[in-house]
Amino acid sequence: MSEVVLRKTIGRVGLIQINRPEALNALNDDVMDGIGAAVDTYERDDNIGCIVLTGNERAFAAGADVEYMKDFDFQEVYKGNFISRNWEKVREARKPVVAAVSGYALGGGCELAMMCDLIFASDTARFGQPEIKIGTMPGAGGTQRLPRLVGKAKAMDMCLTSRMVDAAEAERWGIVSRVYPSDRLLDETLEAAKLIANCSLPVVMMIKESINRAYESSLTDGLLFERRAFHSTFGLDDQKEGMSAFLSKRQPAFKHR
Ligand code: CO8
Repeated sequence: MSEVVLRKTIGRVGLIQINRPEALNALNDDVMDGIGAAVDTYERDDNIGCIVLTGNERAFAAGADVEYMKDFDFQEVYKGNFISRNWEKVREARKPVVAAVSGYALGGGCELAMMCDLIFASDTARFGQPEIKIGTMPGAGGTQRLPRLVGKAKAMDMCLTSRMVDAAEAERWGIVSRVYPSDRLLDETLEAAKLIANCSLPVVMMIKESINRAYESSLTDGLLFERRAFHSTFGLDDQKEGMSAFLSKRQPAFKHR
């Protein structure tokens, strides 16, 4: 049996690829355990500064695996804590995770992409929350992250009518930050990830943490959090190196401390 999640290290970037092409990368426990293990490995590795999560040309992931879920009953999903146990490792990562999305990102696939810090899409990408059509609903953040990204009206439209959004709309609506032709998507994503990974890792992590506060705190609390994080960068060797390098007109050599 082929591995359902592939990993590759490219310089300071850790790549994770979902690999169930026969099922449009539908997500099950094996896939999510594989993604979780890869995220854990990259999180522990001081030589990794950014993570990229991708699928294949036809699908990032067409949702949770319907075949796998169809006979679950309430007891099983509630007591077994379905999804909560291992499906949100990406959200818990402290290093940035960039999703490179081609083709379908539906249901849990769309939710998985939205757990990432950035989404780059190819012009073939399609985002949607079609769970309603199969008698269930988004369960991994679709009803919570979508309204924050696109507003109530569009979130309602996507979740209640199963409307699929193409890459151009997704960019206009703020779901994705960049769109590329599909043959350039991975290279461009890796290039951006490399840029991030070569910056000071503690600074990168503080920026990610601060932006995420914007969703979870009042403006006053968020601004205070940001200010304290900013102050703490002055305790880093990398701040001294970054500012000296700028003034000496040379490239900084960050040591990630
Ligand atoms: N689960 C299992 N198998 C799937 C899934 C899926 N979600 N999506 C596609 N497949 C399989 C098909 O069954 C088919 O298999 P086979 O060749 O053996 O018949 C193969 O992939 C190719 O698919 P299609 O033949 O259907 O390809 P089409 O190009 O005709 O259609 C679509 C592509 C439109 C993407 C279509 O496959 C589709 O509608 N898929 C289902 C989409 C869906 O409903 N997704 C939501 C699932 S529910 C969910 O995600 C709940 C989220 C809970 C939280 C998750 C946390 C991360």
